[in-house]
Amino acid sequence: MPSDPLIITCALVGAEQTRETYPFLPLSPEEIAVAAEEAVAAGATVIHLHVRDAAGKPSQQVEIFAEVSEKIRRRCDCILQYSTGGAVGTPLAERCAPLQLRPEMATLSMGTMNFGPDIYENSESTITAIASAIKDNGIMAELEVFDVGMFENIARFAARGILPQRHHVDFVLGVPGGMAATIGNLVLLVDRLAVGQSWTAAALGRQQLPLTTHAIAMGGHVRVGIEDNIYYRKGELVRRNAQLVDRVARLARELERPIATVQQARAILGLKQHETGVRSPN
Ligand code: KMH
Ligand code: ZN
Repeated sequence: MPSDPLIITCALVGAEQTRETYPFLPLSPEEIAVAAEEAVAAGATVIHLHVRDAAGKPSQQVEIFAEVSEKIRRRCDCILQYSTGGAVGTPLAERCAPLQLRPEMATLSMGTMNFGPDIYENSESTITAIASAIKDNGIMAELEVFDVGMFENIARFAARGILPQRHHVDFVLGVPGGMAATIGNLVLLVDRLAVGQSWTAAALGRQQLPLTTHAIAMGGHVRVGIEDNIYYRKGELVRRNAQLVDRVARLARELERPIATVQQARAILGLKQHETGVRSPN
C-alpha cells in the first residue's frame, strides 16, 4: 500500500567495484560493518551483504561472512540478507556456503543473463540447488529479477515447488544485459505480481533515484547503495552508503511513507523475530 512503512535495503559493497574504480568502497570487515551501522542509522532495515577478502576481492568465505555479520550485529539490529550471487563466475558451492550461517534472508537470482561483458549463470539446476540450500537453512529468499524472463520463472519454479514458499521479490533493473531501468518496465513487472506479494525496486547508476522514488509512490520497497550506484548526482561520487539511504528516506517522508523500523520490516516480510542470530561457522 502506498501508505505502508517503507523497507529500505542498502546494498553496501557488491562484487563489481574496486578501490581503483571507486575510492570510497568499504572493503574490510570493519569498514563494511561501519557502513552498515551508518546505513541503518539513516533508515535502512535490510543489509544486502557481499564481503571481500583481505586482498579486496569478492569472497563467499563463510569465516568472512561470520566476522562481518558479528561486527554488524554488535553495532545495530537489522535484517542481514546474504548474497548467493557472489561475483560473476563464483562456483555454486561457494555461492551457497555462507547460508550455513542462517542469515534471516538470502538472495536467489531467477535466471541466467549477460552481465556486462560476462555471463551470470543461474541455470535451472543452479536455481534449484541454491533454493534448496535456502530452504534447508530456514532462510527467507529474496528473488532477484533482472528481466522479464526471470519474472516468468518465478511462477514456473513456484509451481514445481522449487522456491521457498515465503519469498520477497526484488526487481534489479538497469544491468547491461538485463531489463532497462525505466518506470514503464517497473510498472509492467509490478502489475503482474501476485496480489499481496511484497516487492522492492533497485536500479543501477543514475536511474536509482527516479526508479526508487516511483517505487515509493507505488507502494513498493526500495534498495539503494553503492553496489548499484556510486554517484550521488552527476559528477559527484557518493562517499558513504548512508547518503543514499538518507536521501531516499527524506523522499519517502515527503511522500507520506513512514520508514519501517526493523520490527515492522520483519512483520511486513513475514520474518519471525530472529531468535538465533547468525551461527558460527562449523
Ligand atoms: N554480483 C552479481 C553478479 C546477488 O547479490 O544476489 C550478482 C549479485 C546478485 O549481486
Ligand atoms: Zn548483490
